[in-house]
Amino acid sequence: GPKRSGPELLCQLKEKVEVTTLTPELKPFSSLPWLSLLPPRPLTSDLGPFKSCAVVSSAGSLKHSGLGKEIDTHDAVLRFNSAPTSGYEKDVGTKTTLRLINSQVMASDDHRFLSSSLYSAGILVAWDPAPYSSDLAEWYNRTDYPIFQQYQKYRRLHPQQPFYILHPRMEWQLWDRIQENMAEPIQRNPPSSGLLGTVLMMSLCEVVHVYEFLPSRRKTELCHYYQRFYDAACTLGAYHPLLYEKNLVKRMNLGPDRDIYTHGRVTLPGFNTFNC
Ligand code: NCC
Repeated sequence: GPKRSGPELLCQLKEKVEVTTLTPELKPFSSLPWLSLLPPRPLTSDLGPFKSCAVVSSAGSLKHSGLGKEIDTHDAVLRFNSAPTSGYEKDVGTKTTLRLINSQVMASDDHRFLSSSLYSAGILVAWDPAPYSSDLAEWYNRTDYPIFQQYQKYRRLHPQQPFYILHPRMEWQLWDRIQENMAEPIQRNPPSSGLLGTVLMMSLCEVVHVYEFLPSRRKTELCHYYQRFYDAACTLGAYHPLLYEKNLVKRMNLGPDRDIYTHGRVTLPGFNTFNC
């Protein structure tokens, strides 16, 4: 029911959300001419485990946070979409181990995904809002944005950079966990990159610190720390069930509430550190 405790929520995520990426033997990829562009093994077998990890949301409240040094002390750092470090090091750090990008970023001209050096640091992981409970073949033929075309182009231009695609099953398994823990019906849109990335890091790390996903005292209508654009929907959500995602993360937080207020920091345990 909606009043599940933090430990119960953590166990549900651990047991009912499969964190995995596409591999060449999965249908329909196994019969496609570009199958060899996909990494042979899933991300979770190639990477980690890490001791400590940081998830850096793109929220405007990171601006003037001075959290850069603290973020860089982690063994691995995850960033999102086109969030830069250059010029913002004091607030967001310099290290990028992983970058989770949505298919809109890959496809839109504004983000210059194929040519900008912003995407060249670390390991890339892409995702696309797949239809609810569809199989891979169905999704392949009607992705939200042309994720596979862009993936192939990027891989050919940057063959040395590791680049994974999230299995879309994860989006909806995670969405199901959000819905079953809320009393009211929520919109059937996939979780934000922020929550997807947080769960991804919980499968790779012993401890995960998430920054400014739950806003600190610096809470602002500034959408991103790197853009002069104001919209409260960035923090509360419009398309993504962001408010509900934040409610769940708040309930799972192992750190003191004070950390949220001062640092925008939530502490979550890695899936391998607890039994259910
Ligand atoms: O804004 P976005 O997200 O790239 O932010 C990454 C993650 O940080 C958290 N966040 C961000 C801003 C804020 N004020 N508060 C936050 O908590 C969220 O968890 C968010 O997921 C996305 O999830 O992929 C998203 O992408 C943007 C956009 O596509 C990219 O930034 C590229 O421009 C979406 N914006 C629009 O479509 C207009 C956003 O809805 C979700």
